[in-house]
Amino acid sequence: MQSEPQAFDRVLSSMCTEPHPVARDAAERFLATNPGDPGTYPSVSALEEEAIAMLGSIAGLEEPTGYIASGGTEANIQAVRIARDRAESQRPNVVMPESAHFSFQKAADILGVELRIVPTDDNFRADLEAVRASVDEATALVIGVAGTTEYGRVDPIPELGEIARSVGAMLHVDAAWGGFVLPFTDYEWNFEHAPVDTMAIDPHKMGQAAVPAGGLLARSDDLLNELAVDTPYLESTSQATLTGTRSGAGVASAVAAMEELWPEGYKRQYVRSQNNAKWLADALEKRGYDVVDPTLPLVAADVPRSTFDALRAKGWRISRTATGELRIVCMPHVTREMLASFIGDLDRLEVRASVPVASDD
Ligand code: 0PR
Repeated sequence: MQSEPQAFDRVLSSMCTEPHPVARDAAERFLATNPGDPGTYPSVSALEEEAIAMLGSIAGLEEPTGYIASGGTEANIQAVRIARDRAESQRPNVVMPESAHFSFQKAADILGVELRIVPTDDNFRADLEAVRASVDEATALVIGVAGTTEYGRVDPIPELGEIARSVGAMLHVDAAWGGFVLPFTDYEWNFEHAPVDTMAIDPHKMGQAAVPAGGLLARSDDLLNELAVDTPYLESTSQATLTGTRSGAGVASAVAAMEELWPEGYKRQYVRSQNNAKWLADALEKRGYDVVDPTLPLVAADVPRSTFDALRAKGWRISRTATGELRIVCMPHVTREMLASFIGDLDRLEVRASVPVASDD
C-alpha cells in the first residue's frame, strides 16, 4: 500500500482533528482489544468505565451510565431507540429542530418513528413555539442540539426539557461536537442544567481522541438497560451497544485524551479555537461578506460559489451549509497561520476577479 493519509494543514471543514499525541499512543497500544467482550478484554472494559465517568464530569452527571460508541450517529440512534422502547404510543414521534444532524433521519428510518422537524428561529436555534405546537401525547422524545453542525448554535435546552416533560416525553441532547467546548461557556446544556435523559458527546470530535470514539450518556441505568440484549455465549450476560465488536483503540484514546486535557487543556483549546473563529469572522466581514456570528468555534459566511470552488481548487478542504454558505470549523489543528494563509488566498482571488479582462485589440 502506497497511499498516505491527508495532511491537516488545509483541512478547515472537518469536525474531527489530529488526535492528541497521548491519544494516538493509547490507540496504538489498544488496537487489538475489543470492549464488546469484557470477559476476554477486561483492561479495556475498565478503561471504558473510566471514560464514562470522565464524560459524566464533563456533562454534569455524577453517576453516569453509557458507553463509547462508534460516533455521534450511533449515540443518536441509540437515544431514539431508548425513547421509542419506553413510549406507550403505538406510533411514537420524535420532535427536533431542522438544525439537528442527519443521523436522526437514519434513526427514524431504522426505528420506525415519526420524525417531526420544526423550524429554527432567526438565530438558528430551535423555535420553542414550533416545538410546543408539534409535541403531543405520542411524543416519545424531544431533541435539542448543543453545538449544531452548520452554525455551532446551542438550543434552549432547559426550555426544551420543560416542553418534553409537559407531554411525558424524554429529552436527548446532541452535544456530539459541542460537548468538549461548552463547559467553558455560560450556556445551559448539560444534565445539571435541565432534565436531560440522554446525551451524545464525542471524544473523537473536539475531545481530540482517535476515531472511533463517540459517547452515549444516560442519566440512569434503567435507561441504558432498555438497549440490553442477552448474550448467552459471552462471559458477560448482556450488551447494550449497537455494534458487537468495538474499537478498543477508540476507548483507550478517549481516556488518554480526557486524562491529559480535562479540564485545563480543553479550556485552553476552546479559548484558542474561539479566538481563531472570531479572527476569521472579522477578516471575512472586513472583506464585505455576510458572516454568521461564531458563538462557538464555527464560522459560516456568504461567499460566492465561484470563490468557494476556486479555494477548493487551491487545496482548501472547506464545506458548505445547506443554504450554500462557506463553513469553517476551527478545530484544534486549525491554527491562526492556516487561517491567515486561507485569507491570503481569498485576497489573491479577489484581486484577480476585480482585474478587468484584457481586450484583444
Ligand atoms: N451530531 C452532530 C451535532 C454532528 O455534527 C455530527 C457529525 C453527528 C452528530 C454524527 O457524528 P458521527 O459522524 O461521529 O457519527 N457532524 C459532522 C458531519 O456529519 C461530522 C464530520 C466529521 C464531518 C468529520 C466531516 C468530517 O471531516 O458533517
